[in-house]
Amino acid sequence: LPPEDKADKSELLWTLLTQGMENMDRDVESIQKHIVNHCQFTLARTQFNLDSFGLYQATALSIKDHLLGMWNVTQQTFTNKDVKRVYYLSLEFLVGRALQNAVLNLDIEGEYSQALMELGTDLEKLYEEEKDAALGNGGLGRLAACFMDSLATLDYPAWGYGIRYRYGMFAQKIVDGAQVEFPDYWISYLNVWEIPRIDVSYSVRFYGEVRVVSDSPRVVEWVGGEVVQAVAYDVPIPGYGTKNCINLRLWSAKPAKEFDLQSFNQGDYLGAIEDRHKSENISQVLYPNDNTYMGKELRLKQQYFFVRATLQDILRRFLKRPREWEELPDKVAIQLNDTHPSIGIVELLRILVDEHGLEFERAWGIVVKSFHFTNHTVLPEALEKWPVELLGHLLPRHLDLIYDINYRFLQQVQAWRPGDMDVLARMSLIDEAHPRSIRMANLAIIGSTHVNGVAALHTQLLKTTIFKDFCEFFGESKFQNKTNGVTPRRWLHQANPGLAAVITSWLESDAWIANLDELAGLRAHIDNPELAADFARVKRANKVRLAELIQSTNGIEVDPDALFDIQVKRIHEYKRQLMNILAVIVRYLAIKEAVAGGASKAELAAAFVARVSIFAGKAAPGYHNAKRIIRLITAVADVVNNDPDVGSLLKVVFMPNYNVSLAEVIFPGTDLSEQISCSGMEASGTGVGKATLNGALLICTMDGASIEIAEEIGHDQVFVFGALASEVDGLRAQVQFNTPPDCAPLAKAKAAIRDGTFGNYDEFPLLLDSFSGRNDYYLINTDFESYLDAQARADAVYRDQDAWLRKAILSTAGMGFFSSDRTIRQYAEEIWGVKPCPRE
Ligand code: AZC
Repeated sequence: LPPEDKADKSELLWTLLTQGMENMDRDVESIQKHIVNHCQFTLARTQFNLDSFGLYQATALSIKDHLLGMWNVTQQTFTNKDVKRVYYLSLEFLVGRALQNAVLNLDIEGEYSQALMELGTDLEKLYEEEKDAALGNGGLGRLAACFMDSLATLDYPAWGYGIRYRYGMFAQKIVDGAQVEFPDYWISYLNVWEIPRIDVSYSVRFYGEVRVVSDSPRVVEWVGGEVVQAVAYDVPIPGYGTKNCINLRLWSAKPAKEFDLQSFNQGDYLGAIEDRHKSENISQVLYPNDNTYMGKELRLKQQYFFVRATLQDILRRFLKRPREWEELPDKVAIQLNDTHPSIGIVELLRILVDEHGLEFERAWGIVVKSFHFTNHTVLPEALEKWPVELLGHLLPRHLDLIYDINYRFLQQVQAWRPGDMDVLARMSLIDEAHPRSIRMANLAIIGSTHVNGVAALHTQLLKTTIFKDFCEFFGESKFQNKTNGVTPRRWLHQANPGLAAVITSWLESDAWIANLDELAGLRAHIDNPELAADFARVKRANKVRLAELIQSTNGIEVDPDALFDIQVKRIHEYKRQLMNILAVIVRYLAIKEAVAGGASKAELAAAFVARVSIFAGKAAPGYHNAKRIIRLITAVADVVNNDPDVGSLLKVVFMPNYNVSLAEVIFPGTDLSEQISCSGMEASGTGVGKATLNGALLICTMDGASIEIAEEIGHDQVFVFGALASEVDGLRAQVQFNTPPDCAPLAKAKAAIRDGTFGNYDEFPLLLDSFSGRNDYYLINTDFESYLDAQARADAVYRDQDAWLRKAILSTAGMGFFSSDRTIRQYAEEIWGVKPCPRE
C-alpha cells in the first residue's frame, strides 16, 4: 500500500482485517446462515426467485469465503518466510468444476450436506449446477490442473498463471452424426470462484518500434504501438488435508488506462472507444488445437500478453525486499508448460537489459537459471515456429534480442563442432526455410536450466531424436524425465466415492488420499473373495450410472453387464480411434455372419462377449480427418444399434461434449480402457492413469506412460499389442517402399464401409484413402491383427469374472506411482529447488 494510503487508515481497520481472516464457523447452523446471507445480500435473491442455480452460487460463495481466509494466511506465510516460489506458467488450465472438489478437500461435505438437506435441497444436485471451467484442450491443460491440486496439497509455495479466456473449450454437439462446435461462454453472469483484482493490473505493449537512446553504452527503448492492460483474476486452489490454499492468477485483457488523446481530439469519439475495446479480444478465446500449432497472430499476442503481465507480477513480488538480481533464481523458479509461454524467456531478458540496465551476459545468466521447460510432444506439427516477420512486427525488440541470443549461442556451437554447418542449421533459433521462422522449442531449451519429458519413453525419444543435438551439446543432466500423474483427490476420491469407500475400509485408513502408495496394501487381500465382490459391486453401480447417462444423452439402452470398452480423449489420427472403430466393424460383421449362418441365441452368446464400445472426444475444428472419424463412429453406431440381429451383443456410443465432468462419470464405469496410440507418438497420456486408478484394464500399445503403468501393476494385468516405438521407423519405411496388402479383417472392414453398409457419406472415401497403402503413417494395417488378438484375449478374461476382478484390483493397487503428488515432488526436488511451506 502506498504510505499515504496506509497513513489515513486507523489501527482499528488493520486489527479487524487481521481478526476477520479466519472466523468462519464450520457448524451446520453457521453454514446455513452463511449461505442464506449470500442468497440475500450477494445475489439479491428472495423467496420468490431462489432457484437451484442461485443456491449453488450461494453455497459456492460461502465455500469461497472459507478458502479466502486460508488463502490470505497462506500468502502471508510465503511472504513472511521469504521462501523460494515456483510459478507454473500455462496457457491452459482444464479445471472442471470446483465446488465438490473444494468441499471434499476442506473435509466439510458432511456439514454442508446436512445444512442443505435441512434447507430442503441436495448438495449433490447443486454440484451439477456448476459449469465446467474448460480453459484447456486436453492432457496438457488437465495436467496443469492436477498439478495445482498437488502443489496446494503438498504445501508448496506455488502460483499458477494463465489466461482468463471468456470462451473456453468449445461445446461439441453431434448434429446428423457430425461434430458441430458451439461457443462456451462459461463465465455467464457471475463466476463465483474468481476474485477480480482491479488493483493488480499491468500494461502490455505490442507493435511500435525500437529507438536508440544512446550508442555507447548502447541503450534502446521500445515505444509506440498499442498498449493493453492485463487485469488479474484470482482463483483460490485448496489443498487436501492442509490449511494451505494457493492461487491461480488468470489475466484478462482490458483497454489501456492511458489513451491516445489524439484520436479523441480528432472528434471520432465512438471510433476511438471501439478501438480501445478491440484490446479485449486478446483474452477472448482459447485456441481449440491439441497437439497442433496454429500460426495465428492473435495466439502470439495471447502468449506475450500473458507472460508480460506474469513477469511484471513476479518481479514486483521479488522486489518487495531490497535484492541483487543474482538472487532471482534463488527466489523464483518459472516452469514453462510447453513452449506456449516461452517468449517469456526473451521478455525477462528485455526487462533486465532495457529496463534495469543489466549487461547482456549477466542478464542472460540470470534468465537461464530462472526458467525450466516441459515438452509434451514429439509430433512435428505441434512444434511452435513463429514467422520472423510476424514476430518482428508484433514484438520488434524481442526479435532483436532473439538474434542476439542466437548469435552468441551459435558461436558456442561453432566452437563445439567447428565446420559442421548442418548442426549449426539445426540448432539455430532461426529456421531459414521459407518463410523464415523462430523455433520456440530451441529457444525454450537454451533459455532454461532443465528440460523435461513427461514419461520415460518420451524423454528418451527427446534425447535421441528431436533434441539430440542439444542433449549432446549441453550434456544429459539438463534433460530429465518427470512421468505424469493424476490427482487421486479428483480422480478417485471425488469421481468414485464407491471405490474410495471400499479402499478405505480394506486399508482401514483413508491415508491413500494423500499418499497413493498406500494402495499397494490392497495386494495383501488379493485372494479374499470379499474384496473382489466389493470391487464388482462398485463397478456395476458405476456402470449403471454411466448407462443411465448414455440413455439420457444418446437415447441408447445399454446393458450394464456388457463389457464397457472405452476410448475417451481428443480425436487424433495418432491416437487411432479409427483402428478401434474398424475393429468394432470387424466384430459386427462377425456377428452378422454367425446370424446368417443360423447361430442360435445361445451359440451367439457363447461366441461373443457382449460389449458396449464407447467413444468421446473433440476434434479440432479445422482437423478434417478427425471429424471424419467421428462421422464414421456415429454412422457405425446408427447401423449397429438398430440391427435386430445384434441385440445387446454390441452397442456403439459416441458421447457428445467430452469434458472433465463427463470424464468423472466415464472412468469409474470403464472395464477396458483403450490406449492404442501408434508407439512413440503419445508422449505420456493421462487418461490412462485415471482409468487404471479406477480399476479398468488396459488394452494398449507400449507407448507413453502405459509402459511404466504395465511395469508397476504387472504385465499380466494388461492386454498389450502392436509394434514397439523402436520398430516404427522401419515399419514405416516398409509401408512406403514395399507396401504390404491389407490384412484380411481390415480389408473386410474397409469393404463394408466402401459398399455403403454404414451409409454413403461423401467423405468416407477420403477417410479410407488417408490410411490406405502407402498412406498408413499410423500403422493401422501393421498393428491390426495384433490388436484384434488383444481384444480376443480381453474377451476371454472377461468371461472369467474372477480373473478379471483380480486384474482390476491389482491395477488399482499398483497405481501409487502415478499420483501427481509424486510428479510434483520430483519437480520440486529435482528441478525447482522449492520446499513445502505449511502456513503459520
Ligand atoms: C499432451 C500429450 O499428447 C499427452 O501424451 C500428454 O499426456 C499430455 O500432453 C500431458 O503431458 N500434449 C498436448 O496436449 N499438447 C501439446 C502441444 O503437446
